[in-house]
Amino acid sequence: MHINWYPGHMKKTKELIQANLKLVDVVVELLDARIPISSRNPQIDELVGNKPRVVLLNKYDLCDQRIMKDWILYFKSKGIVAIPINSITGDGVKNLLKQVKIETKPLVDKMISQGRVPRAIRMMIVGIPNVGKSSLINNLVGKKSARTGNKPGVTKGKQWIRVRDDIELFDTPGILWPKIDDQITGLNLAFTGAINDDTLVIEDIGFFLVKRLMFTYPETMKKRYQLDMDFDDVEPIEVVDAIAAHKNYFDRSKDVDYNRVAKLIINDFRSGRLGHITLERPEEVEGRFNG
Ligand SMILES: Nc1nc2c(ncn2[C@@H]2O[C@H](COP(=O)(O)OP(=O)(O)OP(=O)(O)O)[C@@H](O)[C@H]2O)c(=O)[nH]1
Ligand SMILES: [Mg+2]
Repeated sequence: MHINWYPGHMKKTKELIQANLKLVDVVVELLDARIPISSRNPQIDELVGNKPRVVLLNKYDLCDQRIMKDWILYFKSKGIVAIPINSITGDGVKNLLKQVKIETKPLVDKMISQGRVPRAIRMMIVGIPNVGKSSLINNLVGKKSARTGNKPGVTKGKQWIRVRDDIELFDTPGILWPKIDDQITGLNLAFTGAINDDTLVIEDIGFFLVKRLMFTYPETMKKRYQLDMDFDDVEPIEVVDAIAAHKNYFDRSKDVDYNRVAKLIINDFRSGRLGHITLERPEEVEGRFNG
């Protein structure tokens, strides 16, 4: 299976983000805590340059908390502070704002030493589609946000939303396109919903998710779908069939309804009904990380 995505958009988006980044003091890079590397745009380092940056592991409520700790240590080893966050509940937002202040303290100190009254710190949120950018903006600014029709860099004066007395947010997040250069990355993005389902063959995605989870989270799978089988002895398709049997997902000619099984497993994973799951571990992706 081949997932190819976002041709052509990349250059234009990169230029737009680059132009907007000139205006900000600190970049908030939103990653999906379940796939911190697949959800990362490799160009981000080049784009952000030496600007202060905070990495957020969003949707941490859905991820495997033990692996999340490994990821925090991993980013720390790269000199990056990574903060777990839930953009919907706002859990972790305080830590984000605290870190923004820490990262931008040198800038504020510089303004003071030049005899200027420090202006508010300006931040911008960037991340791949569906990672939670809008949710985070809404959480940060609540009802204050009035963003409709604002073109970044055009409607000056409207593009900053005050988050706190000393922090402003660029009202339009930067959409980064993930780089899909291997099947694992493509699948990870499909599983988590970063790629529009309409462009995917959902039965295939469901099959590959079962295949992945039966090796990485076997007990979770067995428990959720009441599967009494040894995964070492069976093929993924047999697991899919067993889930179908458990749910009684057959069509009129008594064939397995693969579309329905696929949707079930994908929705169970995305909603967290399958439990806390992380699809990438730091030790697996060393070669894929270029930051
Ligand atoms: N469980 C959980 N769901 C989240 C979290 N943050 C966002 N979501 C969900 O993820 C989906 C995408 O969130 P958005 O805020 O629309 O993401 P976005 O980055 O703005 O997406 P685009 O505008 O398409 O690029 C929505 O269904 C949100 O409810 C989180 O921390 N936890
Ligand atoms: Mg959005």
